[in-house]
Amino acid sequence: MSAEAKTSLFQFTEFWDGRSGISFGVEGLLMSEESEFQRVEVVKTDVFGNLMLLDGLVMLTERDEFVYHEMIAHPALCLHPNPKRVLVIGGGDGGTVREVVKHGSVEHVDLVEIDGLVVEASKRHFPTVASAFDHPKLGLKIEDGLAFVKNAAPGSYDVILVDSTDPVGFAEGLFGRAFYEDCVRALGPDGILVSQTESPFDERFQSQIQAAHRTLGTLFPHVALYLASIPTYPMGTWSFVMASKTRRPAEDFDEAEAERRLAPFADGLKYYRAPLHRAAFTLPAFVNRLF
Ligand code: AG3
Repeated sequence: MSAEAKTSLFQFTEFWDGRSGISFGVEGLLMSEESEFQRVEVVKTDVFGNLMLLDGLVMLTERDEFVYHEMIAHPALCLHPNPKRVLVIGGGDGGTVREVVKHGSVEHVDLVEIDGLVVEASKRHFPTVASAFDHPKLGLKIEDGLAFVKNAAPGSYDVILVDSTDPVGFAEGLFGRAFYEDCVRALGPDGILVSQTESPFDERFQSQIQAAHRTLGTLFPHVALYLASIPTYPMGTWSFVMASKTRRPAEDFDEAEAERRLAPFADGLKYYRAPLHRAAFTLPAFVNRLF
């Protein structure tokens, strides 16, 4: 077969704004199914490996998922004095819990995903992302995260990680005041909440990032935004908000302690490392001005 014949003519584009977006070379469609909540698709791409789409939005690719999953999990788990019980809302692909269970202090992690089809898709097409679904520390629940947190016993978690899709449709509540209030209650005395908050570059979401930040600021003493570079998400620069009851996200971070916690698995990490923690909270001027 000639080199030309192997090159697929098909492309998938997630449009970000207008007709601008990111395109992927498509080698094949591995799955396209409609759940009660959304369309779940898996595309085999030329250079990013398998790609999962929810309603046409890029959720993860095999090539760069490590950035998002390491960066949503490890900063909070390294800041909290002793994280034992962790709750992940969304994150049905399993990538976030794969990172969480690496921490020796963690005794149990509940993963609450609304859509069982996302879990299925990950198990079928993303074996390295779905690798912790059989882990003894994991409790998997296919249910609504909003209701789950509302009914959670007070103080029952040390860390809550909100690994949601974009704040449109059924995921919108995960960026709202009522949900954040329930999180405060469900968190213990040193509790930390982290939520993915889209790209600060993306004007469609800037006001939502600001609103989430403002709301959390009325509920937690310490709130800070941090960034990571995720090539396949809209605009490439991604943000997470961290809200903390006691420790300040950057200033109270103990780098030596983090090194000690990460040591057993540091060789397997590809993005997060202890010296990067504070750097991630050091915002470029245009992002800093949003708050
Ligand atoms: N959750 C956040 C993805 C948001 C991407 N948005 C977009 N492509 N418009 C990712 C799930 C990975 N566990």
